[in-house]
Amino acid sequence: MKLKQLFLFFLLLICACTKMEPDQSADFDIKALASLDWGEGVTYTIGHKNPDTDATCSAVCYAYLMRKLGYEVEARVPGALNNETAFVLDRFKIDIPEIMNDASGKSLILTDHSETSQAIDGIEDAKILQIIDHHGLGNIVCANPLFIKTMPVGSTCTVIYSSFKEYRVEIIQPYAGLMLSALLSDTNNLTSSTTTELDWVAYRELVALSGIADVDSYYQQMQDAASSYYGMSDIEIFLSDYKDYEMSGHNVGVTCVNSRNDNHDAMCLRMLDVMPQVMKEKGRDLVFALVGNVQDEYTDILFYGQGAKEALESAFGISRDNRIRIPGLMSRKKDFIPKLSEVLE
Ligand SMILES: [Mn+2]
Repeated sequence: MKLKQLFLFFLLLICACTKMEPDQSADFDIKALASLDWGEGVTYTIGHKNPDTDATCSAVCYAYLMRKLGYEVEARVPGALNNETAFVLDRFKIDIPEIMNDASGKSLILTDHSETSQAIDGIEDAKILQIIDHHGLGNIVCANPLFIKTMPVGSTCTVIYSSFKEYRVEIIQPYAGLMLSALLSDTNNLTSSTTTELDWVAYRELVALSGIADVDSYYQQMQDAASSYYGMSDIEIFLSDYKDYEMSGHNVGVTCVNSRNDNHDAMCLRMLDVMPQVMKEKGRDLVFALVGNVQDEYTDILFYGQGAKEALESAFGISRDNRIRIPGLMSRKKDFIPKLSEVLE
């Protein structure tokens, strides 16, 4: 009996030890990447149009990760950067990627989007090798086999952080800073409802690696840059974080704008002023602006277009002075788009 117990004990010990072996499963992804048809020449990482901090930093950091794995990959941006993103790149001494206006004939890795309406022009004539994202799946179709990694987390840079860890590539300081900034930007300093456990894991390590001593004051500097809109016209402000959507036959345009106590009402009026122009230039039926006061943390939803008021009121309550006020800073992706598309159905 004693011998049998001893035998069972050792059997359990062996099982436990085998389980403690380092997890080799990540190598499957590395091998899958190697199986992609990379072709000749450079592959470009690129985020969505009207690039924000997550779209841009994800393209920059993922290009670096791919280069560390031995691939010829460079980051591009599909247009001028907003002030927050420019501030972040400057803070970590990373060059602003070159602008790409047309993707025809290029090999691409898309970050932070998978929706044709948000993608660079010429996307239908480009070869898409990978999609790395954290949104709902869009309508991009692709004939060749591709590598897709999307996760329900707070930022695309959180997804990319997990790839650095899985591929055992060291995260050096500037890229830690970029990924942290993107995470802070997309989740409003980890306070938005999109923030997950994995975002906190990434946050803790990236803070340590980035060398930022006081994250809250750094986030404040990012917000100051974001809401300064220094030197920008009203239409440039409106389009700086603007996205197109197709919802049950409606062409919808939604922008997010930051404000502070001293400019909130003025900013709302300025954005209302340019909505007719946006509707015309972008071919939209409905246009919305989420103006978020980053100091007092509330959002005014502005609307324009036939049926916009009715749709908005049935989703979010009664409007006053052409706006609906919601407590807290709204996430376009999680708090606004799903509710709006539900009522438009
Ligand atoms: Mn994002």
